[in-house]
Amino acid sequence: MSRYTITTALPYANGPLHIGHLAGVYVPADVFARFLRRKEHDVILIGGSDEHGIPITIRAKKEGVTPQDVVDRYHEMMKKTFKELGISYDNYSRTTLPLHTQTTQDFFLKLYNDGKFIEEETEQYYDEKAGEFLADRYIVGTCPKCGNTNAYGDQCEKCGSTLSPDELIEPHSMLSGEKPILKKTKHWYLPLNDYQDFIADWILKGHKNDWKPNVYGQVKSWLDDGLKPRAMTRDLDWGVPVPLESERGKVLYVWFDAPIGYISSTQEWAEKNGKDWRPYWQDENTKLVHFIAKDNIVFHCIIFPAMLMAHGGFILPDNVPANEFLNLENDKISTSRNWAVWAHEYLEDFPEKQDTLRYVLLSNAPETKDNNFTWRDFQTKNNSELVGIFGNFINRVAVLIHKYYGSAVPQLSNESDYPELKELSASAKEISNYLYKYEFRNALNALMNLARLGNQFLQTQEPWKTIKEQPEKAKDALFVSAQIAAYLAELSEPFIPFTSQKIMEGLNLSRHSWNELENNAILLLSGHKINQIPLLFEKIEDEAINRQISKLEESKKKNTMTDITVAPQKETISYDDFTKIDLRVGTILEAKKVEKADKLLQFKIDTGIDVRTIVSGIAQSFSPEELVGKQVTVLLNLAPRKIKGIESQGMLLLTQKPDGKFSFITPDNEIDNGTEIN
Ligand code: B3M
Ligand code: ZN
Repeated sequence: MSRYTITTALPYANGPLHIGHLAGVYVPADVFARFLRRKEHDVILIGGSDEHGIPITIRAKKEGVTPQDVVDRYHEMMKKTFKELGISYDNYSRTTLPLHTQTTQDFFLKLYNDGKFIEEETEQYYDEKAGEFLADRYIVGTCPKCGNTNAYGDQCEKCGSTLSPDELIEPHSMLSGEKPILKKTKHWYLPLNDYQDFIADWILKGHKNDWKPNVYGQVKSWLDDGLKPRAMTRDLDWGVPVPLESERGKVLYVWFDAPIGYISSTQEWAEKNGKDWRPYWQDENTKLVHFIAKDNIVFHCIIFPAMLMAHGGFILPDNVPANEFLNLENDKISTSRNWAVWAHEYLEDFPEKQDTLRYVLLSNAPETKDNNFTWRDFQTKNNSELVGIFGNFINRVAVLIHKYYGSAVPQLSNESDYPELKELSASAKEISNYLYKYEFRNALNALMNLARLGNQFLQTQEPWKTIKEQPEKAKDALFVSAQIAAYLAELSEPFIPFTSQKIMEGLNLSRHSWNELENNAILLLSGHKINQIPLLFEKIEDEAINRQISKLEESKKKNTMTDITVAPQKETISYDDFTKIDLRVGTILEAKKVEKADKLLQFKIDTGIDVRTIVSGIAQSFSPEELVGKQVTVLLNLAPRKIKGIESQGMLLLTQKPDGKFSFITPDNEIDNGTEIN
């Protein structure tokens, strides 16, 4: 029997978990781990919080706290949420753990001393005022694609474009507001290109048939583009320090340290349990499986394997069954737009309904394409499937055994008369086959088909009728139904563990291994006494669902009113700094489009001092004609800049709404041109 090391993507500890995380990664991983345990594999389920990385320092700056404060808060919150949802980690660690620092630095030094890195000096963006190098995310400017003035140096969150800092119009540092300069700095690159052939052979040939098409396809396109050296160090102060005396102020790239977090979490587990971690990472008989979402594929299929190969002595992933994304009410889940069902809020609003969420997210899992969660569908699946099919069958069997047979499973007259009994071990085998192929939706459906079979069987046998005239037939009906109920209790454990446990206790049954279930059929012998079984699922009423839907509508309303990405306050300036800025009222005398620039308008502005040309990226919000005669706020003493060959002498002040539309800052009533604004 193979040993399994199952890892789950380490969520950034910069916010709570939402249903997208759970559907994409954590619930499927837990189903797989629970199943393997029942198949009596040696298996560990490993996770932890990813506590480095830019998202955390941005959140800390926004809140005026330290990154450690942020990760301490969300690490605990996520750990608690996972526990409450039955994600059965053998260990859930964190990457600010000293053990992780040590393991990561040792890993880096092994590659460094073996000469696996390319040392290179390059130019990076630097904020002279703050005295810090800037990660791309720390550079803000106007998106060249959509005009969003809050675009980041790596991405525009409004139009989704991937950017680089030199594409931004008027890039400035999020720290000081100053324009960043380019400054030389040294970094250590992992030459991914050296592993191109091996990875192509290992994945494109070796895993052509057992890795999911979406994963295989993404790896292939990265390989087709040709792998390039990638920097594994950064000029940041939050992260695992580069363990080289000469290199103070540099840290390891978060995507170098985070996957090593799987190893350090395993080491922590081994220390806690008196085990040796090495077999789980260095023994060819171990299958390493990474559960992730699709945006992490390149890190788990190319970069981390390259690191492991560079180090030597480690196994490579046997599979990376990445899921696609889960949308919410047909819109992308977004933390910044608060468009999410937060796991901890779900648990508050629907206490004791962890299994309903697990069930719905598994049945809607975005296994091969993005999928959608709606509250109406959540209600339907709970009421018609969990209550109407699964819970209803278990409840009927228990009630009838208590009512007619004094809580004891009745005697069976003739086993061969009941083909349903053969279905039981067949179901166990069917679910097993699906789960080994990471087909969780199919596996869950096979479980539900067993519950449907139970209901059909009861419906055709009608023991409540035959009990008088054909008591033997009634006994048989309840004997067979009791076996079906026992199998549902056993086979449902990976999917809905809380419910499974309730039925096991109600049937007074102890767990069997999955292999026994695949070869057996009778779990409850005649005369076996059962206990009371509580109501397993309750109907969810419209009122509870309407509350959730209006909560989302609230979010949507708030989003259209406020800027989606509220940039953090810039660095404090002195009054003297402010007095240097010269803002005036002006009037637009002329306005026209700029040739071959679909976003630019060129203006002639009467500033009260002179008439000057100003260019502005607002052509998609206004027609030139409608602006002539409009009074505007002008930043006069901004150094002139060439935009598309036109010298722009100043700047018009505008705000930009989340939908990208611009609006002017205009005096409430007619004011002389040149009037100063203070
Ligand atoms: N924290 C990115 C993410 O949350 C990153 C995963 C690390 S897995 C080693 O999507
Ligand atoms: Zn954009």
